[in-house]
Amino acid sequence: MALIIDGKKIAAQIKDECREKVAAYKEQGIEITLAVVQVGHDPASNVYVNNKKKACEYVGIRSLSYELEETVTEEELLALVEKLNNDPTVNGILVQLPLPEHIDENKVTFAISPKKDVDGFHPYNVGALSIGLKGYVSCTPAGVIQLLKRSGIEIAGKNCVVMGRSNIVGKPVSMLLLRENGTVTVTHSKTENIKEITRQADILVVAVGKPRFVTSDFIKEGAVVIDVGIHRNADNKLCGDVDFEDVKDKAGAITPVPGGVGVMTVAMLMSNCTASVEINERA
Ligand code: L34
Repeated sequence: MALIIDGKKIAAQIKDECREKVAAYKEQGIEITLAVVQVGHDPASNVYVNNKKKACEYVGIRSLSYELEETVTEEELLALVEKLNNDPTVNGILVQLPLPEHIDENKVTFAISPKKDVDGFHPYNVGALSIGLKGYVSCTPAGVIQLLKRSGIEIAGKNCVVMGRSNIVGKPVSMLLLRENGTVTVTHSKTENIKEITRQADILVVAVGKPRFVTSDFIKEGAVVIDVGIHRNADNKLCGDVDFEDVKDKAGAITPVPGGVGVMTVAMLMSNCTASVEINERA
């Protein structure tokens, strides 16, 4: 039976560290504010945004809630982002994705000032990550690295395989693993003989967006398996991209869903908001 990597415990550590830093800032008269923008009432987004607001409260970050109707125009949303960009009391801006179809997500993401982009989605921050400059690193990928590091799993020199090449997970996770001196391979929907590649992985990060896609025949005995997927079935039960029951005895370590990467996304948002005080100062 594999080590079950306890995302909740690691997320709690990170939130506690943030809470201490935020308290120290408060003593210097510095208050941190996160603007949380949600459009519509997607049930999954409701849960995620709520978890973020609760975490803010715990850590001591002020959160401003903007709940916009599904019918809001792109122009109105962009105007709100611009207002928040120009508000010196706002340190971080989060526009929860997905947005409704009539709104161009890229346009909105790119409108957020890179200095307030606590999601790390702006091309400036994505570029900074790829050339090793300081900046905001997006929360889910940063959470994957923290899960590994805080579980004592060595990345340097290891064969790391990332399944999936999305802009918000696959690509940034692979950049981060490379920064940690892993030997990184990225697989995707056009990859041939995929299992031959994934079976080489010492560390397998799965972000394919398909429920229980990865079974034990994808992995090497003893591999570390990080499951980024999250899916809800008709009875509201959650599962990941990995068939946990099938993989858990073969893996050396594995993250559960829920209680794995998802909770780390929220913790790393708190970490980015805490770091925003310094990043906001930077030219
Ligand atoms: N702008 N949009 C923006 N930033 C993000 O970082 C996100 N993401 C993804 C979706 N859209 C976004 C999130 O917040 C995914 N995501 C997210 C956040 C929290 C959780 C999962 C995904 C989470 O709290 N997961 C819990 C269970 C939640 C449940 O009951 O559904 C877990 O234990 O995995």
